[in-house]
Amino acid sequence: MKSTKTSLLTLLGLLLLSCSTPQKEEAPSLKKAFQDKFLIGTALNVGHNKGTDSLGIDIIKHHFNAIVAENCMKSMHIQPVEGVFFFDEADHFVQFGEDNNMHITGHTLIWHSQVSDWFFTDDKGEDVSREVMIERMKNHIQALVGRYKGRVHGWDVVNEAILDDGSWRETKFKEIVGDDYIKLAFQFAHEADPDAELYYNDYGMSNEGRRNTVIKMVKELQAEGIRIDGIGMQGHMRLDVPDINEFEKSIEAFAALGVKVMITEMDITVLPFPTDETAEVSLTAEYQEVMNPYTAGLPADVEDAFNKQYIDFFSLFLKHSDKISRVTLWGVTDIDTWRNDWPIKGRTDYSLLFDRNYQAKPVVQQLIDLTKK
Ligand code: 9MR
Repeated sequence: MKSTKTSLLTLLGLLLLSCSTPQKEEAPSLKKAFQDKFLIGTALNVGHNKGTDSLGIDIIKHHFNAIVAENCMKSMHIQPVEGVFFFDEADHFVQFGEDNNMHITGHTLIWHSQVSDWFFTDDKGEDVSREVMIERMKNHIQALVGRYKGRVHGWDVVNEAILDDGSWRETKFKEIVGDDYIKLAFQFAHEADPDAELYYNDYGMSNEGRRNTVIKMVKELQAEGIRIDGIGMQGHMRLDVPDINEFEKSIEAFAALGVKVMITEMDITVLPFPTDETAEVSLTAEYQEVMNPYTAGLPADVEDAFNKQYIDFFSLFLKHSDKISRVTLWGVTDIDTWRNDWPIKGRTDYSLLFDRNYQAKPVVQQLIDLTKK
């Protein structure tokens, strides 16, 4: 009897204690702060997809509600040889998104880069005919979109088909198939999963030339009854690029087409830049120490400029949150950023929202605070 009394008292004591101790507040989260505005996404790399980067995964689960495959769905990775598919990593990526109830974007079906030569040539190394090329495009798109039908919510169908001046990029797809390769890609993707959203994705979208050609392309697709749901504005930025007013003009012009606008690949490099190009992957430059100035840390004035650029652009996105459906960062921590190796290999960049120790940078809280204004 005595022991029952004691344990009842102990229980009561514990209950009282738990009521009087303030509950630990959950750490602030980007996805919660922006939940009424737009999705907040990030790109997943192999360490995330295969589960080896557990600290990175914790950040993703806490802060993001949308994911995109940084590399594992690119044609060179997923179909390096005709008919030979490596779906393993992409399967993990999609499963992760489903397990965590996230918006899943497949990236990317037709891109001139990271595509194996087999796509365009026959066994003698000669270019294939238009018919063969169309068949290969169709098979590739059907294989990917078909495999993840009903699971991947949207696809970057065509990536980077337009140049800064608004001219069409001279790719092998365009050369062999002709100008209608874009339309065919969207058609094949729609046939493979009629419920999936379909996007056009490109960098340097604040350039007037590219903006006008994107508009023309979308209008033509719409006039022909081809499904296109959204435009991805990549958002690879520098401290002083792009011009925010021009960027805003593009958001407004794209939204006026009646499609979703998405900021798809956001990062801000703080490093000196050898040219004016924003994200032309083929660009490379020699390593020089002077081009890698922040190996020991970021000076306060550069960090301020970095924060300001994120805040200015997120303020713009909030202003247009009725038009913008998603803002996706191109990676999680500064260890991951492709900027460390492009356009100069082996540098130390600081382009993302989480640092090399998996800590949220001060700007994360500042972005969260913007939503309370
Ligand atoms: O971040 C990606 C990097 O890891 C790859 O090496 C590179 C080439 O496949 O692609 C990077 O991602 C690109 C994206 O797929 C399309 N827009 C430009 C991105 C940066 O180059």
